[in-house]
Amino acid sequence: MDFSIPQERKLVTDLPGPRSLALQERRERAVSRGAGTLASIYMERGSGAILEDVDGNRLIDLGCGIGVTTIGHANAEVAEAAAEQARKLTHTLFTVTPYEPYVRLAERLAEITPGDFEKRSILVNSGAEAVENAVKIVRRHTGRRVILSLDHAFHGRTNLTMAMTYRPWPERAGMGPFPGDLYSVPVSYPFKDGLSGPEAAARTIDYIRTHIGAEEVAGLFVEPIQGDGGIVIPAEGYFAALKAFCEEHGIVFVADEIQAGIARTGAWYSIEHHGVVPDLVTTAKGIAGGFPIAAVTGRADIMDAVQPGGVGGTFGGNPVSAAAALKTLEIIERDDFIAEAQRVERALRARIGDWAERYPVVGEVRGKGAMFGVELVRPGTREPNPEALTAILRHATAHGVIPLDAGSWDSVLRLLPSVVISEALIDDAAGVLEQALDALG
Ligand code: PLZ
Repeated sequence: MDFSIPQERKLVTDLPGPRSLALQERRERAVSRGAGTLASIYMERGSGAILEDVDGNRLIDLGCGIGVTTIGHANAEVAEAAAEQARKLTHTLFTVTPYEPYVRLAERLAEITPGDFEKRSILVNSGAEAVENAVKIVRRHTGRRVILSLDHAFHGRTNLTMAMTYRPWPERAGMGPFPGDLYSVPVSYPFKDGLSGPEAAARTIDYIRTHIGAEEVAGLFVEPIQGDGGIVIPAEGYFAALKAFCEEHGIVFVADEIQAGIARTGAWYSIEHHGVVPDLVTTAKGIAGGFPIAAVTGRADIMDAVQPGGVGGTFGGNPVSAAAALKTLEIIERDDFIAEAQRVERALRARIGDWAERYPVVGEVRGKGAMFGVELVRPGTREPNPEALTAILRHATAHGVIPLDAGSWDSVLRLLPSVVISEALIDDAAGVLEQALDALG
């Protein structure tokens, strides 16, 4: 792959540099503080796994804008496909007069989504909008109202999806009232609960039976690997048992693959690691190399339960974003980015897999593909250590490495690099993170 920016970290000013500081001053006068930022370093361009800021510093991106630029920043082929579409047709509104890229993307999604049954899709603008539409669809299909999500879930920031999102602070605080008929049920979090998959599933099912009632439930929404929740990977057998329970009680099983899907974890969808075929899947983020588009895909009978006109939206499945998504999916397949994500997993394991033995503040390193979490603890315990995360993020961003935070206790260092990241960049970035870990003692 050709990169327009050399794939190396290079600092030419302090971080943030003078131009970033000037932009930060302007920003504070123009942008609401509610849109808080992890690092006030303003980016000018990107290529592969490198971001270049307005002062000419080159930073290693370990976040991909929260799991979006999986195929690398500003991919030239995707840019060209989008530009070509933009010159041809930018908008009609699919539900007024349709166009091919929407149909083609729905066809492609049917091919890559698990399950050999007939499938249908709808296209929307954002992850939250996909989840919100999936809620409408499963309610329409089942005629039931209750929606379940898992503890530590993140499903979005609209009023409905915020209410399905676990963490009260800062996402939800003071922003109610929230809709009803939504329940959060216990997840399998092996590092915290020590339960096997079947044991954790029995706990979840018992909770549903004793608090809610299985026959009331329209849909169960799960992230097969939780992202914002702290790269929580439920134990083997957990989702298989929940899926069987859903089938027994007519509950639609929805895999929210918005963060973990589309090659990121070394499979098209992260639910594949759990050997479960979901009824519906939500996709967004990594599907279009940075363009905004999202989808709900799944069983034809469920998706078609909605009356014509029952779902829609002005920009949903925008032709330019759809063209970018089609090119992104083509590149992922052609260049075998699923194998590349597996390569990143091996490289990360080899480089940082022993941190729990080497650093007292590291409780566990876990991950799949290019999706890793480092659980930070108070030495000698499993208690969360948010101060350690703050210190690591401060050190990393000041030294040209951009990782992410995660976890209900703000104590998981989250790594979502591009699948094109080189071993050399992983080594360099890990070295910077290790300086911070060394300083923590
Ligand atoms: N479902 C699993 O990860 C978005 C949010 C960033 P949108 N996660 C990152 C932020 O601070 O808001 C996400 C997700 C899962 C749904 C969503 C929501 O997707 O495209 O951000 O609406």
